[in-house]
Order: sequence, then C-alpha cells, then structure tokens
Amino acid sequence: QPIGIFDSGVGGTSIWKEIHTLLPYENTIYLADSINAPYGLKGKQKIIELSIKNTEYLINSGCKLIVVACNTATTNAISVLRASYNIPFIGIEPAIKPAALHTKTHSVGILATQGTLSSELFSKTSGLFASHIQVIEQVGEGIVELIEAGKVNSDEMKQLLSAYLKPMIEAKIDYLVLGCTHYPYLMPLLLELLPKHVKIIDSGEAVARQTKAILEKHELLNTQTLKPENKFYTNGNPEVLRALLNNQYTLENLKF
Ligand code: DGN
Repeated sequence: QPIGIFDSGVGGTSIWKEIHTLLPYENTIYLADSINAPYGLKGKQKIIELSIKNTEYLINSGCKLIVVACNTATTNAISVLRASYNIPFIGIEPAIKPAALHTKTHSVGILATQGTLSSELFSKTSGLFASHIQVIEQVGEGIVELIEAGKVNSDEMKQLLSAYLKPMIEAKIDYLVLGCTHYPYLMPLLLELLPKHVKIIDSGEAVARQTKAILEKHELLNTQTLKPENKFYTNGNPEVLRALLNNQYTLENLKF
C-alpha cells in the first residue's frame, strides 16, 4: 500500500524527496493539483473542498496514509480530513518553534502564503512566541505562481524575493522560516540574497520523520519492497513537475 502525498501544485515534491530519502522502500503516489494552485488565495471552505477531492483520489488508489504536503491545506483543512477519514494524516506547518527557540537577535522572518498566515492554527503557534521575539511575516505573493510556471530561478523571482526579504534583513532576522512547500526550491536564490549568518529552515525533514513514526506506530512501515513504485500525477503542465524531479521519474498527466 502506498503513501499518498498531495499539494496544490508541484511544491510538495520537496516533501516527497525528504520522505523518499528517509523511507526508500515505500511506494508513493504524489498528486500535484496544479490546476487549482495556488490554494493560498482561496477561502477556507474551498481549500477544504479541494483537500477532500485529493484525499478521496488517494484513498481510492489504496493509500494507507496521507501526507498533506501543503502548509495552506494543513492549516485550513487537516482537522476536517482527520475527522472524516479513518487513515492517518500527516500535515506540515511552518517551523516557527525551532526558529523562536534558537534566535539570538530575537527576530525571525516567515515567508508563507496568505492562506497560511491568516489561518487560526498559524496565529495560535506564532502567538506563543509573540511576547519575546519579533516575527516578521511576509506573504510570498506571486512566488507559487512563478514556480508553477517553471520560473523558479528567473530574474522576476529574484526581484520579488529581494523586495520580500528587505524588511526582514532590516529587522535583523537570524532565522528565515519557509512556510510553503514550494519555497525550498528557492534555496539558491535565498542563499544569494540573504546575509550569510541567516539560517533558513523548512519543515520537510520533520515531516518525513513524523511520517516514519506514524507508520511504525500503526505497523504500516514497509521495510522491504524490492522495487518500490513512485507515481506522480499532475493536472497541470507535466514539464514543470518533470524538471523539479530532475527527469528521473515517470509521471502521468490526468484529471482528478
Ligand atoms: N505548497 C503550498 C503550501 O505549502 O502552502 C502552496 C500553497 C499555495 O497554493 N499557494
């Protein structure tokens, strides 16, 4: 039985890579709901509806566990999914906590979508630290769209990012939290634009570890598949997905 993973587009492949590295024997199915990207601008109800659609596709494909590889869908829809289906769900949230615990400048930046930053779950987490550190929030408007258009390392992206990072650099952040699964693909540009001492964190590895722990707990861990199958489905432009996977995997273009 495969692990199902979905995102509002191609960004969740950054999470898939962490899962595949930690759990190489697992079969996986990845759904890129690119047609509906970005979820970040949609209302809560719509995000729940789309998350249900993706979940049902994955459950009907036999998945034993679902990773919601999207901060926006996690923060808005995971409690509904958990209440509605009888399999484990792993979500992803911005890693504010480790940044808040380790910052020396007491100033932390977070880049995420509008949908994540305005969610109740996020304001609860960041509220826990608001009294002793400064959290500079920035909506990454346009970033997901550029990545979905295959323009991850473009001049346009560089300009957008330098505008978004400027207030954070001025506020002397020493941690930048990436709160969207598309953003790990920005790493080369971020390293170029940020002062050297700023540490960049995302939640990919933590999600992979959590996936492993939950599979173990439910005795669902696959320890020896001779030839694990990794399937990728997109309802958008397959070339963009292919490029992010370094042309190493086969993928299918289909409606779901
Ligand atoms: N990868 C999604 C996330 O982590 O929030 C992108 C959200 C979106 O659709 N903008």
